[in-house]
Amino acid sequence: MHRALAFALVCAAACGGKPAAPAPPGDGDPDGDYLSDAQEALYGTDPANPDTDGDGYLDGDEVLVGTSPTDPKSRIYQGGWPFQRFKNKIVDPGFKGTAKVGAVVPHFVAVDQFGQKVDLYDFALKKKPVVLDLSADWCGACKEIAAWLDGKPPSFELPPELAVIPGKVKAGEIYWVTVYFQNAGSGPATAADVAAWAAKYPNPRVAVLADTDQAMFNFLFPGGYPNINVVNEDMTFRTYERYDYRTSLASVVK
Ligand SMILES: [Ca+2]
Ligand SMILES: [Ca+2]
Ligand SMILES: [Ca+2]
Repeated sequence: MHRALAFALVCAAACGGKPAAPAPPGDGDPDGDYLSDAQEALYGTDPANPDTDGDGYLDGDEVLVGTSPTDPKSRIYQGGWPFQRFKNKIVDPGFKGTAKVGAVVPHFVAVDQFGQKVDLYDFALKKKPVVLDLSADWCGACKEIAAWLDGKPPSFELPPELAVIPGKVKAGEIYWVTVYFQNAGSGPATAADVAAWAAKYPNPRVAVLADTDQAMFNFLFPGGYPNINVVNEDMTFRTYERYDYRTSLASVVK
């Protein structure tokens, strides 16, 4: 070994002295949270932890939306729903189109059980299917689905292979969005209605969205209940079933 190199190695191990100064923060984003190390220094976030406050949202996403990346109580969605910074990649076909397999689901923004506006496209591009179920206060079958998701044995006819679905929703492997379109007075759904529904069927994984102007209801044009459709991560319909909810459910366990 070269003498100078040997000395340097020995010295590094034994000479003590000051450790090398850390590299100044730069443009890199080693933790992949969409903040450079320099920005992490600015916001007081951990450059080696993509979710500094552990609230489930990336530091960079929180900065983008305006919530605090260092306060776990300050969250993009109180319900913990996913957030998708690239949702603009989904091209909104509007509500004038026709629901069918392969078509993109319209851009739907609606208030949830926490009183927050939720963007359905935030559930996009997460490599997970999104189940959309249409529910109303007068719909007994919808209530049974909600209770089943919450762990109650199903009181309706269900093929045994679908029994894993509530567990997969609970584990976050399948997203589930309940679109609530009509309240007990057969009027349009309000924020109070979806809060009441969620209180009756509490499920931390299910976003209950108020279809206030019934735009999604009219678009989906249900023929029977439960009415369940499934969209892929790119927001195209995987299934479109006006009557046969079991085919839709089966599509998420295949
Ligand atoms: Ca970073
Ligand atoms: Ca966070
Ligand atoms: Ca936060």
